[in-house]
Amino acid sequence: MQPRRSLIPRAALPRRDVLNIAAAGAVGALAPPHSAVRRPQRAATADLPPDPVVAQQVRAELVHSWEGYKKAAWGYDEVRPVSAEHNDFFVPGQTFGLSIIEALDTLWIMELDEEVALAADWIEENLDPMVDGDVQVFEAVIRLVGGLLSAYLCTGREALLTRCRELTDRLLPAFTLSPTGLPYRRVNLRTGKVSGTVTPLAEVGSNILEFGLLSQLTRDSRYFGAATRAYQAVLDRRSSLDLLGTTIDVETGKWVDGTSCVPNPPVDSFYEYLWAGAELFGDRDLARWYRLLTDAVLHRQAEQRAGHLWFRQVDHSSGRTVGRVQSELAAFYPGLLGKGGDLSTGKNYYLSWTALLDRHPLLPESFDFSSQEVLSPRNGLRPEYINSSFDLWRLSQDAFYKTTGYRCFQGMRDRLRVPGGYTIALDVTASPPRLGNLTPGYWFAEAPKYLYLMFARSPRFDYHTGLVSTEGKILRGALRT
Ligand code: DMJ
Repeated sequence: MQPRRSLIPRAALPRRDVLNIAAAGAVGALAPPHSAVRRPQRAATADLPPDPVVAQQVRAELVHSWEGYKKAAWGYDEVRPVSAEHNDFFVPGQTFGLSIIEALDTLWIMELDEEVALAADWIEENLDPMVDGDVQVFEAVIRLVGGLLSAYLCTGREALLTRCRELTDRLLPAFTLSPTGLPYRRVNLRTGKVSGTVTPLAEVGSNILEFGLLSQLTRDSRYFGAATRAYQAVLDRRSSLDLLGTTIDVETGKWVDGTSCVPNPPVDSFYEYLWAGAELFGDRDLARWYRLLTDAVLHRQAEQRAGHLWFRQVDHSSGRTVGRVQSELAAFYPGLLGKGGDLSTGKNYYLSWTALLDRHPLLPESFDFSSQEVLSPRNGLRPEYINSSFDLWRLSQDAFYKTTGYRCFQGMRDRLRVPGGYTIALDVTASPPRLGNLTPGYWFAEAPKYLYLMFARSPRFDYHTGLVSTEGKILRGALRT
C-alpha cells in the first residue's frame, strides 16, 4: 500500500485538549494540488538502484558508523572516528550517552533489535538526569528529551519515560524562572541555576513537540504550558510586518538582534515547530501563527537569483535587506514549506539546493547566494537536504526526491566514510575534501533514518500520520506490534 500524505489544513484546525492523547494524531488534510515546477536539467531517475537495495545500503552504512561508535566511544556522547576518541557534547567530563539516545529509534526502524535492547539498557542503567553542569536547554530538549520519548514510543519501556520526565523536570527552571516566559539558554541540572539571558529564536521555540507529548503521556500540563507561554511571548513581540528577530533578551523581552534570517539558523526550527505543533496537537493558535509568519517571510524575504529561489535576511522592523547568506541548515525549509501548504514554493526551493548539490556533492556549510561565494567550506554531515527529500517525497510520491536524496547520500558515502564510521569535513572545496574527526550525534538520528524510510517502506512507521521532530525523533507513528 502506498503511504499517504499527512498535512495540517492551512486554516482552521479543531481545538484539542493536549492531554487527550487518543484525540491527537487524527489531524490530517489533503495536500494542495500538485503544481508544475521547473525541473532540473539533469535526469531525475538515472543511477537509482531498486528500493530494497538502497534500503540495505543505507542500513549497512548506519551499522558501520554505529559499530565505530561502539568500538571507540561506547557510553560517551560522540565518537571521533578518525582518532578513535570520544567527545563530550554537553558538559566537559560528563556523558549523557548522546549517540545512544540519538540512534535508538533509528536502530528500531531498521529492525536492529539487539542493538535497540543494548541502547535501552544503557540508558536505563547509566543516564544521569542530575549532572552537575550547565546544559544547553534547546539541545537537551531536541536530542535527549525527544530521544527518550521516541525510545519509549518504540520500545514501550516505561523506565525510558521515567528518565525523560526526570530530565525535563530539571530543565523546567529555564522556563519557570524567566520573567517573560522566554527560556534561559542554559540550566544546571543539579542546582537548577539558570544562565544565558540572550536566546536565539530556535532555542525559544523548539520544545512544543517534546513538552506537549510529555504532557500527554504524563497528564501533567506544566510542560506544554511552558512551551506555549514561550511561543506567546515571541508572537507578542513580532513587528508590524509580522517578522521576528534572531535573538531576544529573556529578561527584558527586547530583541537583541532584530534580523529576520528565516530559514537560516539560529531561528530555523522555531517555524518548523509551529507547523509540527499544530499538526501533532491540532492546535489552532500554532497553525494560525505559522501561516501569519510564513506569509510574511515569503513576502519579504524570498528572492530569485539566476533562476533560483533563496531567502535573504531583512531587518524585522523595516524590511530592509541586510544579507544574502544561506546556511546549509536552511535546506530543511523546502520540506517545511511543502508540509505547511506551500508545496510549489517548497519544490522550487528544493531545486535551488539541488542545483548547488550538482556543483558541490558535499554541500558547504554556508554561501552567499548573490556572489555564489562559499563562506564556510565545512560539511557537518548534516541531514537537512535529505530531510526535505523525505518530506517532499511523502507529500508528492515523486521519485525525483528519492533520486536526489540518494545522490546526496552517495556524496557523503564516497567522501566522508572512514574505517571508524563517518566524519564531518573541514573543507569541501579541497580535492579530495579535507576531513575532520567527529560523528555528530544527529547523524545517528536523521539522514540514514530519512533515507531508510524512503526506500524501505518500513512496517514500523505509519507513513500517513508519522511525525518526526527537528532531530528526526519519531514522535508519532511508531508502529509497535
Ligand atoms: C540537528 O540537531 C537538528 O536538525 C537541528 O534542528 C538543526 N541542527 C542539527 C543538524 O544539522
